[in-house]
Amino acid sequence: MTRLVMVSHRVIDFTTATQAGGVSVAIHNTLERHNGFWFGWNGQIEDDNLVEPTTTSVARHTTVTVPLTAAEYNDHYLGYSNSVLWPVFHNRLDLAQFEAGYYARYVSVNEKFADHLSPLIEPNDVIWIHDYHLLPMALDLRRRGIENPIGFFLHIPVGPAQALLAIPEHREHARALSAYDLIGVQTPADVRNLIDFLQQSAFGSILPSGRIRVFDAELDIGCFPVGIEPKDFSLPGPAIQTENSETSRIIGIDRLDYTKGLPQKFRAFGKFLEEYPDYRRRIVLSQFAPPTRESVEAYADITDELEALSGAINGRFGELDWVPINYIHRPMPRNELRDVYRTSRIGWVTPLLDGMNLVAKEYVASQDPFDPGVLILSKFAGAAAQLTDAVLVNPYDPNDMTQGLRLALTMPNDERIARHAKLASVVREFDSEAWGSSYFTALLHAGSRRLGKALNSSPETNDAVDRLRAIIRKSRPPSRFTAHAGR
Ligand code: ADQ
Repeated sequence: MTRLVMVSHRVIDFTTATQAGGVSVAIHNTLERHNGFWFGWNGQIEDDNLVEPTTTSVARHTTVTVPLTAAEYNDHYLGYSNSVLWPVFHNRLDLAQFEAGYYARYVSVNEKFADHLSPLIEPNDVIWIHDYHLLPMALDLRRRGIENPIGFFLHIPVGPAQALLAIPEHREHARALSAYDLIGVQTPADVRNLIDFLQQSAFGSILPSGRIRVFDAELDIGCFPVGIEPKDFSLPGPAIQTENSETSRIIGIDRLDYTKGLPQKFRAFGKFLEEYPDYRRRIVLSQFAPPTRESVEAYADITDELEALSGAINGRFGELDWVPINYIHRPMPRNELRDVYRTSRIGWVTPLLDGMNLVAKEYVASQDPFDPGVLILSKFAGAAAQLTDAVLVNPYDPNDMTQGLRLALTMPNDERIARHAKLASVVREFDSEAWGSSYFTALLHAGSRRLGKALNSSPETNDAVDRLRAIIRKSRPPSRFTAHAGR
């Protein structure tokens, strides 16, 4: 039987976790439908580097995890992954820190993962590696004799080739990517940027078949927009009334990260209160933003900036009985997300660049279809390529941000209903099942091509691919590189 082996930097136990990021939510949802296991870091720091992996049964799948040492956590995770690759792929070269020693540790942690994982691989397994922490994993597994199909999915955006070429080890990354059978990204723009990078970094070329040749390998590159589990967010019945129905809540749910456009959001909110005094006391911005990666300098800077901005806006406009910005440093518990989305008049999502952004889709799925709230979405989130009926804004433009807010606050009910119906249908069609199944099937096909033999795929996954292809045909002009769904 074919097993799906998911590999990501961090493994989350959803039976106990109260908080989870976008990547782990997507992996967990897919593993609920496929036989297989999830391999990665258990979140523990241990000095002993010889610890054997721990296997645990979680809900409907198994996890196999290893700890990291303090040096590995520092140089691989905080260092190369989050102070080099994360900023560069988000086109923030100004924040990248190319420190000596980071790359060597990045390579050695990938080798450590491959050492632990390769003995667990069986002949029929399909291996799916996630995200920028693990770019070299396929090469490391191949060096250990693994011939199985191996795919990679990048959850973050692919910045312009010129930014990626500034990474000193960019040729090593191009070589690492050439070891995969399939590379999946979120949007057609990411596909274009990635091909551009491979052409410039490693003389990659596009073959008449649509496959990409890099070094001496051929691989598939395609766009697979990640989705959510809409049923986890939808609720029958009308929206629950908030305690004070005179005040409309605008909700922001983010990790505290400089890519999420939070200072731009706070500044736009202050400008709005300045320009439209009638709205004072009538709206509240509730922004959840738990700090992450606090020991990275750029994250400390954004924390200070947001404290100062919210303090200044609250000090300037606040009253004894009204605080305009409710800035909360804790994560919102997952079991409360749906109700908070549903009782918020506006979902305000403003990243400067984002792979997809699942919060936008969760907000849409949580709304009462007969009295829905309005999604304001940055045009630089991957989700904007699909959620074109949101109020799309440019987070760099303060005027566009305040006008977007005004449009959302004054939108008549029939327009809210019409926009929401279109958004909800996209969220339902491109759900997490469509994402996982279409990628899995495309990977089987890509692997079959390399191995020269057919690999098994179930009727369910083929159905999901057909469904996805039909949606893509309807929603976009045909292009060789958009939504390559295998076969
Ligand atoms: P993230 O950068 O983690 O993911 P996102 O897509 O928004 O961003 O996913 C966030 C997830 O974490 C959502 O399920 C959300 O509910 C939850 N979350 C975020 N902030 C929270 C908070 N304050 N409290 C509680 N829960 C919170 C990466 C990429 C994204 C891509 C995903 C999935 O950066 O662009 O969409 O992977 O591919």
